[in-house]
Amino acid sequence: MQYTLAILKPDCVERKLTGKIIDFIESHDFEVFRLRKLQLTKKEAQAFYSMHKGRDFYEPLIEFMTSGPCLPIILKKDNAVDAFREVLGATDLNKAADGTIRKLYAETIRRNVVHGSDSDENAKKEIAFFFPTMNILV
Ligand code: FUP
Repeated sequence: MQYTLAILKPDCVERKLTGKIIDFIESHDFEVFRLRKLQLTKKEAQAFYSMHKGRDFYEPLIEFMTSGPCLPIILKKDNAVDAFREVLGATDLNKAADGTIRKLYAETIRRNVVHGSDSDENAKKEIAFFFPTMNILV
């Protein structure tokens, strides 16, 4: 079993898509292992996306991610990291495969509904970021 981190982003919450997305995730055999609802502070969003600092999309991304509540979720499944990236689809909805979350629901490259960790190493870091007491499990 492997764990990955998903975030139902502020657009997902604002558009009342959280139920549909969790249903989609569970129907693809992921276990919703832990879930929170919170609003990121600017400092937290900057830390979470620090790898993108300096990119042209960084400031609007921080603004968007702090614009309302989001739902970080630990997902559990065999090969969870790659399996979730597959159902999530490409960052840019125009490049996302048919049937993926982003193809079905994203509005723009920024308002792309859901985040998913892109490697096991990042999944561990991102899980620790949102669920500091979970370290023992990953
Ligand atoms: P992903 O791993 O698919 O979430 O994508 P990245 O880590 O590359 O980017 C993080 C977030 O930055 C994306 F979800 C949306 C935003 N972004 C843009 O707004 N424009 C871009 O050109 C690339 C990313």
